Amino acid sequence: MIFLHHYPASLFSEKIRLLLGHYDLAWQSVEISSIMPRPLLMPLSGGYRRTPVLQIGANIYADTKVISAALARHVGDDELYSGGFLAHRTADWADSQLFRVVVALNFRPEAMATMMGQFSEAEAQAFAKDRAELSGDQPIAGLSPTAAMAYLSHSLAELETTLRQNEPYLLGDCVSIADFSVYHNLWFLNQNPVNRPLLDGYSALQSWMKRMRDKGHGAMAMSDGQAALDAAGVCRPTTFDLQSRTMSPFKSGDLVTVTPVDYGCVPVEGRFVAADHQEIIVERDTQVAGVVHNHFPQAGFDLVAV
Ligand SMILES: N[C@@H](CCC(=O)N[C@@H](CS)C(=O)NCC(=O)O)C(=O)O
Repeated sequence: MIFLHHYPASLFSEKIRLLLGHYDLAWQSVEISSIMPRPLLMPLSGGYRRTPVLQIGANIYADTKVISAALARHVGDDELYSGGFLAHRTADWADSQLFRVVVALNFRPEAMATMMGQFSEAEAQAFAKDRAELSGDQPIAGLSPTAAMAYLSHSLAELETTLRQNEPYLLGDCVSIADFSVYHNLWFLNQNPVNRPLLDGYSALQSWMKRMRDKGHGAMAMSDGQAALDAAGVCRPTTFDLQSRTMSPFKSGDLVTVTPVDYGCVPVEGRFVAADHQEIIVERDTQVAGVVHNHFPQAGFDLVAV
């Protein structure tokens, strides 16, 4: 059974919700708080605190890079990465650089003001405190709204030209991970009424956004954190093609930590299971859900001995 631990406003979650729609999958939605603590998720994630987290039985996937690959593997799709290097690099660019641009724009004062009505003063302060902890007091965007605006219009013009040449998708006939990664950032911008007009006038881009949006979110059923723990508790982790996963100085059972290198740098401790050039798997014993396997991407994570 597939569980997605997420919250509606999370843009990286939108990438995965849309992928679930693209694959027409049935899934259980576990809505988590947009800030810590998340007491029912932490036993499964091992402390990993970014959103979203995907769970397939007792296999727990952190970061949309490995989540997307897990879903493609789950349905046996090899087209998601058919663009090879171009698809991967475009997705990485969108998930890092374009992400910083849209965060800088959606969190500038005039854009924030339109959203703040939803929050009480206390909620706004708790959110700011949580995000300061997430980023180690460094601004996640790291660029001014003016610089972000310039970067955005440059990027939108490039995307528009590319889509006019390559339609229906960024790399041509096949929808790829590049489309999903670019889309969720522009979806986030489009959610903010102050920033929405920035996307006006790009007709090929607008048609492509509609094409992506129309994939929907699949067959989503509401669930909760306890049901997700129970589901993990009655499964054993599935293992994957371990023989090919030899690219690591660690051997099975070594005690290791896996930590994101950029933000939300909370180490997850477990026993090394396997790693290849894309993925790291560690095993953990939990009191509430038995043994789980936690999957992380290789790129952007630090794997070290305890
Ligand atoms: N590289 C990560 C980035 C995930 C990310 O930054 N998610 C945001 C929400 S869209 C987040 O974790 N915010 C803090 C939180 O939810 O605790 C991925 O691809 O999953």
